[in-house]
Amino acid sequence: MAYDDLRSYLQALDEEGQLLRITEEVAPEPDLGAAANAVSRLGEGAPALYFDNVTGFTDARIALNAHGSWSNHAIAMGMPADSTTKEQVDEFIRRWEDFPVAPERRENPPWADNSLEGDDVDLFRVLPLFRLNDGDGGFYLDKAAVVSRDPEDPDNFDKQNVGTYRLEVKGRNKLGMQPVPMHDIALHLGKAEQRGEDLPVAITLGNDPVMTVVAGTPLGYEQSEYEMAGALRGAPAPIATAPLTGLDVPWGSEVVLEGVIEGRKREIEGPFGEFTGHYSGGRNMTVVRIDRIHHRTDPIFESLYLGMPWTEIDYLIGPATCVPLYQQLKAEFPEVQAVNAMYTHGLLAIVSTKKRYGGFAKAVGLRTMTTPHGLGYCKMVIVVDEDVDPFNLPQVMWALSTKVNPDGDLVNLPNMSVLELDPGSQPPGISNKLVIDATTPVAPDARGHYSQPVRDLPETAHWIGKLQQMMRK
Ligand SMILES: [Mn+2]
Repeated sequence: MAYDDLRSYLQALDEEGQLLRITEEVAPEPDLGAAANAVSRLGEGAPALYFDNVTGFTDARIALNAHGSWSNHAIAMGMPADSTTKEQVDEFIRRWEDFPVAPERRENPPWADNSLEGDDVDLFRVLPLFRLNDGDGGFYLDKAAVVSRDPEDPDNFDKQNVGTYRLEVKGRNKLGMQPVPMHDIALHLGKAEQRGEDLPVAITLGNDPVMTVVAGTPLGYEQSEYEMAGALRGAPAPIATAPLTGLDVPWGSEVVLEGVIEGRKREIEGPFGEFTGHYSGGRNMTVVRIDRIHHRTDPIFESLYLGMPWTEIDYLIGPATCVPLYQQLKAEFPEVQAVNAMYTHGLLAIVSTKKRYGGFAKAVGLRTMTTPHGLGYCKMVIVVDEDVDPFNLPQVMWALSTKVNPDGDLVNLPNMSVLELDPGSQPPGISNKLVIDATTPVAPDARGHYSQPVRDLPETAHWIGKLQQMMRK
């Protein structure tokens, strides 16, 4: 089933025993960040957290870890809570094939019930803000979906973008925003600034769980996130028109902020504890001016903890990173079997492929690095044979340990693009990249002596079934 808003998803989590309500009074700092940090250490079935008794806030409602386990990710996708990781990735791939599904425009969005403008625009009065990690430079909105249009083609629905970018609260109507240059919003902003204009944006908070997944999925520039949300939900995405900017926003958002990225203006933003497990320092970033706030009555504030993996963000963007890479590679190389890019947002990716001829696996590794996501991530690509499951790490380690001869299997590419947040890049944003060819050489590549692999016995499949049945008794 498809959820039209965050509330119905939280209710579903509750019914599945995947929502923990913390009713005792807690401090906004450090309790909220520490609890969300802690729940990410509880393993693959961890629940979401819901707080409504926070010192200093009269009526805060805060949801954390909503996507932060394989159980929650499955429920978000409308799948049984005990679906395996592989089942979830396979189902994601299957639904992706339904793209595009046109959205459904609805009237009377619930966030239109309360609107603030002029001097009433005050983020601190609407959002129960708190810091996540003790070195963060300020309050962050880290689970928002930001909508913008191409200033040179504003009527093109497909070029309208919905993406998640970190936002630092800098004043009652002011945010700092980090648009990574590889992402679509940076293209929009670049065009606006060349025209000497501000870039209108709508920042939507507290969205249905699939919208949040899609906002973190690296689609092509002209692929509509709303049309992908429809495919992944299995139902048209409900959207509504934001009154000030005219942007298309999710119908069910808890909070919608309308304003502009101010053209040609930069200020220090950061530091912030990132998905890399390291703080980013302070950097010159864009400035957003908020001109209008809309919110549901009794809005729920949603945030996510991130830090040393695994945390909520790794579940949220895991399949959402693997599947576009798989689909983009598969379109050109049908030999590609599977992609696991779940480690640190795909800074390391594992690709399994058949080989057409010697050297082919290296070409697949290089192509991975030039996909839209690969340009900013995919610093290391491990390529394995078609009979190695990239999601089975012991098998991947077997391939690395036996199929790799460093003399001939490493392709080290100097001074490639990577996102600045990669703590190893030098200067920030520039790094060598490495393809590790952990496949079996095929002709004319005749290195090594791999002619006698040990395969599972033909009767093993029969015995697996037999033993499983005996163990159940
Ligand atoms: Mn886009």
